[in-house]
Amino acid sequence: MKILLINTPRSPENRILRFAPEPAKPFIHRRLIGPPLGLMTIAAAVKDHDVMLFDTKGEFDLTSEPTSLAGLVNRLVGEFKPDIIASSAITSELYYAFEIFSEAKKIDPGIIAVLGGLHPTLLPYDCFHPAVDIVCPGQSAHIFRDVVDAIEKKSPLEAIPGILLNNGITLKRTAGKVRMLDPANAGFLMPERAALKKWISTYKVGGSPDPSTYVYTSLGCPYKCTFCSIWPQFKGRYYQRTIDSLITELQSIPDYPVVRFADANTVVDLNFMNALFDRILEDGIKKTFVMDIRADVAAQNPSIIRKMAKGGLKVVICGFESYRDEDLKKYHKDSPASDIAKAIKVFDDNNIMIRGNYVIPNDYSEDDFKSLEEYSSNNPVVYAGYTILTPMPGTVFYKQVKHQIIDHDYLKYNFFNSVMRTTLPYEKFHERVGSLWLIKKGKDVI
Ligand code: B12
Ligand code: SF4
Repeated sequence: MKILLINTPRSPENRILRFAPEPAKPFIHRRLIGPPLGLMTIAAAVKDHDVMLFDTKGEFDLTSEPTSLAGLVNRLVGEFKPDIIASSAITSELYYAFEIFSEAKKIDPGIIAVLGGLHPTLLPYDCFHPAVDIVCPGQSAHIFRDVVDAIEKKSPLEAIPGILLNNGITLKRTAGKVRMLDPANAGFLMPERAALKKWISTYKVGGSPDPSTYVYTSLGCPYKCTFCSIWPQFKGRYYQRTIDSLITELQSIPDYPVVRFADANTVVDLNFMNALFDRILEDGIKKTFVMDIRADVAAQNPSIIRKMAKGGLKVVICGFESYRDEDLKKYHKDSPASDIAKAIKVFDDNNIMIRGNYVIPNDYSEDDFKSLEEYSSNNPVVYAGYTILTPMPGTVFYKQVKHQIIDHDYLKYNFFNSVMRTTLPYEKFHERVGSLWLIKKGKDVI
C-alpha cells in the first residue's frame, strides 16, 4: 500500500504577538520546532509498506516562499499517488487535517483518509467531516497497522475494535475489545526518523547549531492539573519505558546531538531517572538533554538534578503557572509557589538554563499583572514564557468554564489567544500578556 503521512502546519493565530508592545515582540515565541514524534511512530508501524512522511512545519520553515497547503497536497498526491492518507491533530491544527484530506480527495476521491492524535483521542466525534473516513483514537499505531492490512485485503473495517468509521451521517464506533499494547513497552515502536532527513536543518532550537529530536522516556502523567490535556489523553495512566530500550534509541541517533525528552514530566520515578543517567554516564552517551521538570521535583531533589546535569541536561522547561498558591491549588498543580525560587536555585547551581512558563487567566486585572511582574522580576529565569490559560476541549478546565467561552475557533486554541471574555479590554489583556515577555534574564528567545 502507498501511505502518505502529512504533519499539519501551525496555526498562525497569535494575539499575544499581534497586540504586544513593539520591544516585546522579538521575544515572544512564535513556533515550536521539532519533528513529529507521533507520525514517526505511525510510520514505524507500517514501514514495510511504501510510506512517505511529509512535515509541512519543516517545509514551511525551510522555504522562504512556501506554496499554499493546498498546493503542497496537490503536488504530493499527484506525484506519490497514495492509497491511504493519514494525519495527526492537536486542537489548533484539526482544521488543517480536514483541509489536507479534502484537497487530497479532490485529486483522487478513492484515497482513504485516516485521522489520529491528541484531539481525535479526546474528542473523536469532533472529527466528523466529509473528508475523514476513519478516526483512530488513542496510542493507535498498531491499530493503524490493522486498518492498513484490512484495506489491503479488502476485509471489513468494522471488525477492528476501537476505531470510528464515517458512514456519511455520523461517525460510528466499531464494537469489541480494543487491542491495547503498552506503548512504552510491548507496543513500543522505534520512531522512523530517516524519513525526515529533508527537514533536519530546521529542527534546531535556542540558537544551537545542532539539530534536536524528540524521545519519550514515559507517556502520560500521574498528576491531574485541571487545564492539562495530557492526563486525559492517557486516561490518567502513566507508561514508563525501559532503560535498555532508551539507551538503544539514544545510541541510534548520532545525527541528533540535542535530545528533547517529550515526556509530560520527565522526572516522575526518581530511581528510574537515577539509573538511566547512571547508564548514560557509564556508556559515554554524549547528548545535550532538554526536558520538562516540575518545580517541586527540582526543589526537593537537588541530587538527581546534579546527576542529570553531569549526564548532559542543559535546558529545563518548568511550568511555574502562577505566583499565587490559591491559583496553583485551583489548577490542582500540587506544587506550592515557594518551590519556584528553590527550583530556580537548584537549576542555577547546576548551570542548567531554565525556561519558566506562567499561565495567565482571563480574569487578570491590572493589579494582578503588576504583582506577577514584580514576582517574575524577583525570580528571573533565562527565558520566561507567558501564555494564556486556555480551556482546551477535553480538559477539566474546559468543563468548568464552558459557559464563559466566546470563541470556538480551534485555530485559536494554542495558548496565544484568549477564547474567553477578559476582565481587561480584550486587546489590552493581550498587550499586557505580551509585555510580560520582557521579564527574563536572557537576551535571546527560545
Ligand atoms: C512533540 C510535541 C510537539 C512537536 C511536534 C508536534 C508535531 N506534530 O509537529 C512540536 C514542537 C512541533 C509541537 C508544537 C506545538 N505543540 Co506540541 N507537543 C509535543 C509534546 C511535547 C509531545 C507529543 C508527543 O510526541 N507525544 C508522544 C507521541 C508518541 O504521542 P502522540 O503524538 O499522541 O501520538 C500517538 C497517538 O496520538 C497516535 N497518533 C498520533 N497521530 C496519529 C495519526 C494517525 C493516523 C493514527 C492512526 C494515530 C496517531 O499514535 C501515536 C503513537 O502512539 C506534547 C506534550 C506531551 N508531553 O504529550 C505537546 C502538545 C501535544 N503540544 C501542544 C501544543 C498546544 C503545541 C503548540 C500549539 C504550542 C504553541 N503554543 O506553540 C505547538 C503547535 C505549533 C506551533 N505553534 O509551533 C499541546 C496540545 C494541547 C491540545 N489540546 O491541543 C500539548 C499536549 C502540550 C501541552 N502542554 O498541552 N509540539
Ligand atoms: S500540567 Fe504537567 S504536571 Fe500537570 S498534569 Fe499536565 S503534564 Fe502533568
